[in-house]
Amino acid sequence: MTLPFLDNPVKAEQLDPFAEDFLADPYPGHALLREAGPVVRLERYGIWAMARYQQVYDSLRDADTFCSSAGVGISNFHQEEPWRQPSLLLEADPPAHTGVRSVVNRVLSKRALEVLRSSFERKAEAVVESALAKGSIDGFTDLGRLFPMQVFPDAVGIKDPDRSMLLPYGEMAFNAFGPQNALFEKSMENVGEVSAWIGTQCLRESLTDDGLGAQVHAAAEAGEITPEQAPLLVRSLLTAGVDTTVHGLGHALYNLARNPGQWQLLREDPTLGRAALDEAVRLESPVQTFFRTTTREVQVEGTTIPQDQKVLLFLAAANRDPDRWEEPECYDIRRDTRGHVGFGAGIHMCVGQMLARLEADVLFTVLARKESTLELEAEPTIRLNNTLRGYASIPLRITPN
Ligand code: OVM
Repeated sequence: MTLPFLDNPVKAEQLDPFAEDFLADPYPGHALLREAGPVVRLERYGIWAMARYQQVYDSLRDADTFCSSAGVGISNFHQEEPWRQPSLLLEADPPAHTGVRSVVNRVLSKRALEVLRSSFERKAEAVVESALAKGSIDGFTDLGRLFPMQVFPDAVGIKDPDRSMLLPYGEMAFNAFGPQNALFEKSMENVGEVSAWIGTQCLRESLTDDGLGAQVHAAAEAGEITPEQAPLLVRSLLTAGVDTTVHGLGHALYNLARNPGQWQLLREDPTLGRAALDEAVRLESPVQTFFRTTTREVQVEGTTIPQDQKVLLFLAAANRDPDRWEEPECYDIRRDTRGHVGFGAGIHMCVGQMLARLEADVLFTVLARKESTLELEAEPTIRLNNTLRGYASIPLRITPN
């Protein structure tokens, strides 16, 4: 975002948080929004916005007032046709949400995921060894993207060896939470083909017998959910589980590389791998924003928001709110990150966070044990998306000591 000239200040109310210059550097805009007040009306879109930690956190935890069933993007499902059948998890409210969520909670619980650790470790070893052999690497393509792409589809149980449509599908879904701008249109170019491939992968017969997808289908066989719900819940795994972890791991790698002291801390104590991800998720918020929709007229710190209004929650701005965090811009893997909203909060809080943390734990433990230095060779380049913050490339140098 272009910084305001003194004689022509940009008003928070006039910001376009989905404009490419805003997305390329959202932080000045976030500061402006936080300073403008607890609630800001964004005139361009006729929506409301919250960027301070307290209001973002409180709204996420008040699903009765700030609901998800009208969509968690800018589109109001009460007025517009969604681009795909709504998610049974993300775009649902209690009571419909509750039962399906508890099934997915169980499938993605920390305990249940431990069985994946040894195969993740083998793949991390191979990925890290080939990065070390190269020396000069792209931290995005060679590590941050490669590792989740090697472990996640197999963990779900996708049998199709061609996984090339997983990332484009996530790109679509996350762009689709924003307005129908050029970023959205571009990512939607192959929506038919990509959605059809995803739809097929969600069916029981497309999945292995021992993966997370089969466990979702087993819940249908046990009568906990209906047979129609199972493939849609597998779709949730495929939508939410790829781009998010790819960018989260990328942010952690970038921040470790540009903060040698933090890389040193991780090398001295490889159990800090999870913390390296959590602090990266707080600092960089791979999912920058989500919307809620008001179910009634509500007062927020003196501002009246009418019923059925879209409210944009700036998770990323809340995660750097100086009223909540000490040195919010500083990457510190020893920080107490509890309460960050990078994974959301309340009933919709990221159900896959234990899988993301397992991926981080394994990858960073293997990396940290290699006795290597990790350095930034050049600044990363951003990949723009209406909702995601992540990279197209992170030039790194990884050298054995
Ligand atoms: C879903 C889902 C859940 C979380 C995030 C997300 C695209 C999607 O259930 O499809 O982002």
